[in-house]
Amino acid sequence: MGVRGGGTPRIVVLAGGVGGSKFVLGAREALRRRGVAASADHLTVVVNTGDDLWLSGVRLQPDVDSITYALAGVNDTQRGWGRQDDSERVNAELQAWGAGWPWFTLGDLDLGTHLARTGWLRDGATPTRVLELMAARWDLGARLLPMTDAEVDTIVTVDEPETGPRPMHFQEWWTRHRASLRPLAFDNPGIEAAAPAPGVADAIAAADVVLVGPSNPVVSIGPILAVPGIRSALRHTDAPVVGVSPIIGGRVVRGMADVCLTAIGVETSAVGVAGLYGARSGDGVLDSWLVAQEDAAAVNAVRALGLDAHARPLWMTDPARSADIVDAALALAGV
Ligand code: FO1
Repeated sequence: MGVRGGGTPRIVVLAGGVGGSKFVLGAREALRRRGVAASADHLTVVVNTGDDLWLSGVRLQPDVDSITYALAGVNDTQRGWGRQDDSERVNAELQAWGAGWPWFTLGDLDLGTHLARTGWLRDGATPTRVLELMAARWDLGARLLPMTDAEVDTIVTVDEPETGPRPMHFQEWWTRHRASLRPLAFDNPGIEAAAPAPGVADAIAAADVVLVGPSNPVVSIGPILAVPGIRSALRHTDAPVVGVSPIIGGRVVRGMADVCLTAIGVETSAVGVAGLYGARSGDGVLDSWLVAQEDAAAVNAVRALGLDAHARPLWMTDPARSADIVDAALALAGV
């Protein structure tokens, strides 16, 4: 363990949207605390693209945008998605046309992002290149990589007593139905044939530490781990892999991850999620697992899974608190 060649660690974070962005802000802050000026050279974020969708002719990448906007300081912190101080004139016009989804709001500034992205994609750029172009607008202090360049949107099969099992896009299930329809399965069609985006496997291999952020284990971290090659990159890297529990006090901090966990037969607890990811000493991906102080009683059960486990404060109330969590994870990794 330790930093190869000494100096500043190269950190790779696997992340989803809201929780992922708060955690990534903490990782950047932790590097700044160490006096690192060019944090983009040391912080790579592998972002979930399983939430992506096509709507009204534009490509949306909610998790990519949440992290980009948060690092740029232009995110709407109240809603947790979209741009701060956005307006909704175009959205009102789309609704008047009966276009798009009536329950799904596209802010005007946010639409600028989707239009730019869609134009570049239509011109032949890969999602990796598009994210590079988008990230260049701001000094983000991190290198952002989509998990894959393939389109692998999440489809939820819901149980509807009247019609029987029915597939729907994850975003419809999440935003329209607020996860109230019982999910039977989450699938990312085509993911078996997907490859990690360029740079993802190399970043994991060259990392001094890999952090699995406190994002939704099923629909954020799950799709990243399901991209063929990423799980094996995690299992083979020399870097310690440290996960941060998204559960505090036996409950999910935000979102409806508990519904997702229940659907795949995993208990909503720090132990349940640790078991889902598994230990590298077995057939899983983690070496260490940070659980919330409120879940300290779970530490022994996590250790019994073959993981190094410690209880720490895990509330990400501001970047400084998130940086404390990242510092704790780096300490566990010995970097
Ligand atoms: N979430 C909502 O609950 N309602 C919305 O109208 C909505 C619009 C939206 C537009 C762009 C975008 O990037 C995200 C948006 N989200 C919205 C958030 C998003 O659906 C989910 O919270 C995440 O995908 C889950 O991580």
